[in-house]
Amino acid sequence: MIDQIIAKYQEAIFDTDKNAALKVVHDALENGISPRDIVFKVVVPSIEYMSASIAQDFGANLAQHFMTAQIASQVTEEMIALFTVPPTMIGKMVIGTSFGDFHGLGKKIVIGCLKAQMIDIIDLGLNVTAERFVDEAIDNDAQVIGISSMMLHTARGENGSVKVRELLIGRKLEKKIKIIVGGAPYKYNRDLYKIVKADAWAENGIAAGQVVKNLIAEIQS
Ligand code: B12
Repeated sequence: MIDQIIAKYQEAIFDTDKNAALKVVHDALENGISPRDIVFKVVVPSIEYMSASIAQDFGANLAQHFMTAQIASQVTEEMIALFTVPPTMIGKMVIGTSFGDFHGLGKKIVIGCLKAQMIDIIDLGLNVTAERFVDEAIDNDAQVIGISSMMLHTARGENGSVKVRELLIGRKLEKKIKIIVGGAPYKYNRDLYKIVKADAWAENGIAAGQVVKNLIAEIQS
């Protein structure tokens, strides 16, 4: 039965048909599938499938990827409210685009993917200053700061990750708050994250889940 649900759900997200995807999920609930199974057996594997499809270029496109993440985020939030045992959130992250950068699509996809992987996310929006990244991380007890940059100059710029690192050092928070970066420039230079003094980077939203979990585990160890 779960295989049929997965197939129908994936068909709906390939068609970017949010209502159809939600109907599949609601029908599954009515047929006794648990909210937890919907998140972990249907939603998360479907995001992985969509990401793999894009990487292998066999038909999925950006709109589909975006819708997958949006639907995943909505379904996950709805299902979490129905969990009988409250879900253990793995940790908390603030995320935004770097100062001067108004490309928000990649960030939105990452948020959808991370929420589906039980990471509590606070979206700081676009054009976020280094000071705000750090202040919001402190105020929200976040262990991770996520910085999305789609342009080389905003990734490398003095108001981006480099400054966030400076502020963390200045406030002696380096061991408590980690920095993860992502966005197009990091795909072309895989060492760029080191140059901008981040702790890690990830190529896409799915990969980001594991990297964020590793960073949180590092802080807790
Ligand atoms: C759409 C777009 C726009 C839209 C943005 C709309 C919006 N609401 O987001 C608009 C039209 C506004 C725009 C404006 C501009 N743009 Co533009 N834009 C693009 C375009 C076509 C796509 C970017 C995008 O959304 N990608 C889709 C996402 C999904 O990308 P993705 O990389 O796959 O995302 C994944 C990963 O990167 C990763 N990820 C992303 N963020 C994060 C964060 C973390 C923490 C992690 C772990 C992972 C992660 O996960 C994502 C999901 O899996 C690119 C070209 C391209 N093909 O990339 C140019 C591009 C980025 N833009 C560019 C430029 C120059 C501009 C402008 C300066 C143009 C101008 N002269 O006005 C302005 C700048 C505006 C500003 N200050 O930000 C250049 C940048 C060049 C450079 N060397 O840096 C590009 C590369 C185009 C080009 N080839 O010249 N742009």
